[in-house]
Amino acid sequence: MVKEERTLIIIKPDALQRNLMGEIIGRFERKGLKIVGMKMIQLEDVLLDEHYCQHKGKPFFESLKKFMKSAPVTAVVLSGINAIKATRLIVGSTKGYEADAGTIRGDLSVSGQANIVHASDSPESAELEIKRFFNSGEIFEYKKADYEFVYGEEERGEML
Ligand code: FUP
Repeated sequence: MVKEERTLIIIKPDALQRNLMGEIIGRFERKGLKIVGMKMIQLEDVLLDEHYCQHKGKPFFESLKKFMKSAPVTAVVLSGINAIKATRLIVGSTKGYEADAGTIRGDLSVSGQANIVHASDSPESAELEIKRFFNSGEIFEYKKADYEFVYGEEERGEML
């Protein structure tokens, strides 16, 4: 079943400091996902408390917030068929030292905290997270020239 979705990724301060931004964005581009929004943000407590509310009170919470505030992050909205699941697979499991080779975290990180990138984990969280970081005017609709080759004819018919 064709399901065009939007998802949010956040490229974290470790990726910026380690010059991995292009590598990460490139992996999503090469997959065929469409970038429909992108901006740098200096995160602060209010947004982080909301974004990581399920981790409030855990031993790593304050340290995680400190890390996420240590440099600007880059928030990106990606669009495509089953984009939420596809993006999570490319990102890999939480801890870099356990993540599969071939994933962003598996290839580029060895840490449980400095794990390069966040990605929405469900349709509900994708919707909430996109709204948390982007105004509607910051998300763009445009036709991508390579769609004829990224998708099959039937898929394109249902998407356009
Ligand atoms: P994920 O959905 O893979 O990003 O993972 P979680 O929502 O479980 O965790 C969010 C972030 O908390 C991780 F990206 C890094 C941080 N974290 C730690 O620093 N230590 C831990 O033991 C678990 C998570």
